[in-house]
Amino acid sequence: MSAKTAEFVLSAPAFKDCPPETLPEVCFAGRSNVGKSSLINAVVGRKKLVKTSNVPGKTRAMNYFRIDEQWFLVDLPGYGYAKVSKSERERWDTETRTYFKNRGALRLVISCVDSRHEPQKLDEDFVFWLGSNGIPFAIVLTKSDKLTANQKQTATSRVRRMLKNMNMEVPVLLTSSEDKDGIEQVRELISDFVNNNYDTD
Ligand SMILES: Nc1nc2c(ncn2[C@@H]2O[C@H](COP(=O)(O)OP(=O)(O)OP(=O)(O)O)[C@@H](O)[C@H]2O)c(=O)[nH]1
Ligand SMILES: [Mg+2]
Repeated sequence: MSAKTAEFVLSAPAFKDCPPETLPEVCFAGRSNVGKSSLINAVVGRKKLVKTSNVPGKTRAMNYFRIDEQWFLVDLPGYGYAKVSKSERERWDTETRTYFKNRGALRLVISCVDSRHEPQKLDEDFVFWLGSNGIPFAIVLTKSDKLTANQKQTATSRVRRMLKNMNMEVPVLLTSSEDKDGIEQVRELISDFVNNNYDTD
C-alpha cells in the first residue's frame, strides 16, 4: 500500500540537526545514481516526494520525511560521487557514521545496490561496516527492469554470495521503481522493522 501521508520534515546537514527521536526510522543509502530517490518515491507511492535526477550527489544532508505519522524515512546522499571535494566527503562520512552508530530510533538501513553490476568495493565496504557495527540492514537491488530473467537470478545470487562470505544473513530484495517490481515487498520489510517484528540480535 502507498503511504496515506508523507511530509517533508527537515534536511539535516549534520547528525546534531536530526529531529528528536519521536518515531522509528528507516534510512535509504547507496551509491550516487543507484536509484534511491526513485525507490523512495515508489515505496511511498508519490511521484515527487523526493527529487530524482541525472546529476548525482546533489543532496548533502539527511532528508527527513514523516510517513503516515508512524515513521521517519531518511534519504541519504549517495556515496562515491567523485566531484564532491575530499573535505566534504570526509565530513559527510563522519556525520553518517555518527548517525548510524548513535541514532537509537534507527530500525533499518536499506542499502541500495544497482542490480546490473557486481556490488562495487564501496558497496561491500559499506555493507561490511554496517554488519560489523550491528546495524540492522537489508539489501535492495534497484533497476531490475533492465535485466532479463537470467540476469535477475545472477544479480540476487551474487549479493547473497557476498553476504555469505561476510558471514551475514540479511534480506535481499530485487526491485524496479520503473515497473514497481518488488516494491510491495520493500513496504512489508519496512513495516516489519518499524513495528519491531524482527529480531535483530
Ligand atoms: N530503468 C530504471 N531507471 C531507474 C530506476 N530507478 C532510478 N532510475 C534512474 O536512475 C537515475 C538516478 O535515479 P535517482 O533515484 O535520482 O538516484 P539516487 O540514488 O537518488 O541518486 P543521488 O540522489 O544523486 O545519489 C535516474 O535517471 C532515474 O530515472 C529503475 O527502477 N529503473
Ligand atoms: Mg537521490
